[in-house]
Amino acid sequence: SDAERTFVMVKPDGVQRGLIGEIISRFEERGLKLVGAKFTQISEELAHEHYGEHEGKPFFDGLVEFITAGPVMAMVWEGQDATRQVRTMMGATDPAESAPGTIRGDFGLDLGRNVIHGSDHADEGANVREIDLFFDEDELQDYERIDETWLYE
Ligand code: DAT
Ligand code: MG
Repeated sequence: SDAERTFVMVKPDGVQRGLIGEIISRFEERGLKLVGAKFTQISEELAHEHYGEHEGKPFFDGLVEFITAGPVMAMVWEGQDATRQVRTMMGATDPAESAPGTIRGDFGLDLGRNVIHGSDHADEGANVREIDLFFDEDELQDYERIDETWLYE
């Protein structure tokens, strides 16, 4: 399999609403492998770096305020086509447009409170950049899950 790593974060609203476990379970059960996790608070500076592509947009200040408002659960998940698969499981950016069965479609209603972040598969290298922004190499684990021989052909 072409294993790939992607950056995922339960946003402050998801943490406050008690959704960390539910969200982790969905990725675990799908077969994705957790290789890094950090329960942390995002600084203003890190928020600006992470959301740099949106700087100057009308929603930017509100987005930074929101993402720094409380702790987040930052994670790295690994698996076949992980970046795209996580985005599919997350649903559309606006929960109002997200299909039921997706994380945003099941747990969100408002664009500015959409519960989860995942690296954009359409943005080449975003997964690697975002992992580097939040994690040092020695904070990521290399190991095999016992089900891997049955998960992949
Ligand atoms: P995604 O998080 O799906 O990658 P994005 O990168 O376009 O979406 O935007 C980053 C976040 O900014 C998004 O999760 C919610 C917020 N956001 C995006 N567009 C917005 C808008 N028009 N009004 C308010 N918030 C917005
Ligand atoms: Mg994005």
